[in-house]
Amino acid sequence: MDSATSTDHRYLPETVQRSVKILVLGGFGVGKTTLIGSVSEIEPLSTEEVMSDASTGVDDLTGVGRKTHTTVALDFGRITLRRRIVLYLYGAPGQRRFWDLWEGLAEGALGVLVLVDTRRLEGAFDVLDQLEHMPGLPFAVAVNHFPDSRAHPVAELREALDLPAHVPVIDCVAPDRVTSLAALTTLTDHAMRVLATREGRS
Ligand SMILES: Nc1nc2c(ncn2[C@@H]2O[C@H](COP(=O)(O)OP(=O)(O)O)[C@@H](O)[C@H]2O)c(=O)[nH]1
Ligand SMILES: [Mg+2]
Repeated sequence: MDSATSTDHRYLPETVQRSVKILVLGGFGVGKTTLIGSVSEIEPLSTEEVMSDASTGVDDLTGVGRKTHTTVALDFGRITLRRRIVLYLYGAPGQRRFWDLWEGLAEGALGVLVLVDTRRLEGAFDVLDQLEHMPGLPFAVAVNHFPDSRAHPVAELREALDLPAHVPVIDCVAPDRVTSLAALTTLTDHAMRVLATREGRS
């Protein structure tokens, strides 16, 4: 092909003014790979490895069913918002033993989308605990709904996760592009507002 067409997503649209890095963090099986795959305009990259005995008893399999792969490293995707902002999406496992990995990744990141599965809320605590120690990094919580998820009122969830009032909580269904995109848009807008406020103060 001689030139980039509007449907050739290898190339960024000329309207893009800014590119930012976004982390997608969450416990095992919460839907990180699925969410990045459903929104990415490039072929998402995913490093997965067949779950080994090493993770038996470490990764909580309750409610995950027949899942036989666990993410050991990263997902990567790209999505352009409103033709102006490019998000580079990095998915990483939230468990404590991966903190070093995503602390490095978080450098220069605009914000973090914390994916939560209400059937296994414990998975979110590790991520939220660590984010408390990274106060400069804005985040939003996206509740990924599985068919057998119970509906939780947002207020209840906020309390259970001890979330400050300014942290956005968004519902999504990771395989659904529209809701996943909405979650990322909410996070991006929130993080940019936080950034603008900070810059306005300094
Ligand atoms: N029905 C349904 N299945 C989902 C949803 N999100 C993820 N899954 C499935 O749950 C499993 C774990 O998702 P995955 O993206 O691999 O989780 P990860 O470990 O966080 O990357 C996969 O089999 C997905 O297809 C969802 O919102 N609804
Ligand atoms: Mg994964």
